[in-house]
Amino acid sequence: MLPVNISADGHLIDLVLKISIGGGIVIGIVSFAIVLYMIFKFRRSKNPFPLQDVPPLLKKVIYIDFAMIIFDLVLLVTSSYAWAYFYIRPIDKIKKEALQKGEKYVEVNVIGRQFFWTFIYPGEDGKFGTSDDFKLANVLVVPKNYYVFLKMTSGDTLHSLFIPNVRMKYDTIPGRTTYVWFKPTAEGQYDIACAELCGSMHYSMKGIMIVMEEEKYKEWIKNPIYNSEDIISMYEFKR
Ligand SMILES: [Cu+2]
Repeated sequence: MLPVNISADGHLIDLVLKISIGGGIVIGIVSFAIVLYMIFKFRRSKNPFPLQDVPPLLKKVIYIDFAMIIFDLVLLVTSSYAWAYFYIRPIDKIKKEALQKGEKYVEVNVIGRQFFWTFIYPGEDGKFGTSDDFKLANVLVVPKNYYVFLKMTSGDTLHSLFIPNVRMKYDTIPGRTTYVWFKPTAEGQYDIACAELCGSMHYSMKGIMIVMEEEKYKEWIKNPIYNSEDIISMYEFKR
């Protein structure tokens, strides 16, 4: 089972997963069933001599090939669309569109390091490089129903920021900036993991994303609490 989807656009990723896993299972079962049937039907004890012609039944197997081609095409189109939708469209364009639709957004900078995540906030003024900027270790706090734009990089080696509940996973790369975005639609606390083997303590590179109601978030960003347990107990989030 997939983790609960709390991203406004996460259903697109789920669709790709369902098509690839579901279609793969169906095609796999059918193909194996045909192979087993052939092994049984054309067993040596019943067919001591090689067949001179392809039996009519075998000719029908070509339909499986057509089914696979169609399945591959559907998968290619949906996954390319999802990839383009989330990762190829320029982030500035997505921001612009969000503003035009009357949506609000927050920006957070992310640095992956052995073996923790740093989330850098622009503070109450929403601008980076000012005196109210602050950092959180392994805690990402975001407001509900806001677009969240993450600008990411790595301080050492490859890492990958993975937040399963918003269907988002993307590498952080040393010397390069990567961008991701999502729109969380449910309050609560959600797991963050590193999804790229990055060293001996890779398994411990975890964090928590806390999604708050807008009012709580505004209150929090004025006087940020840095520790996830304190934030959780203060605002009482359920899992
Ligand atoms: Cu890592």
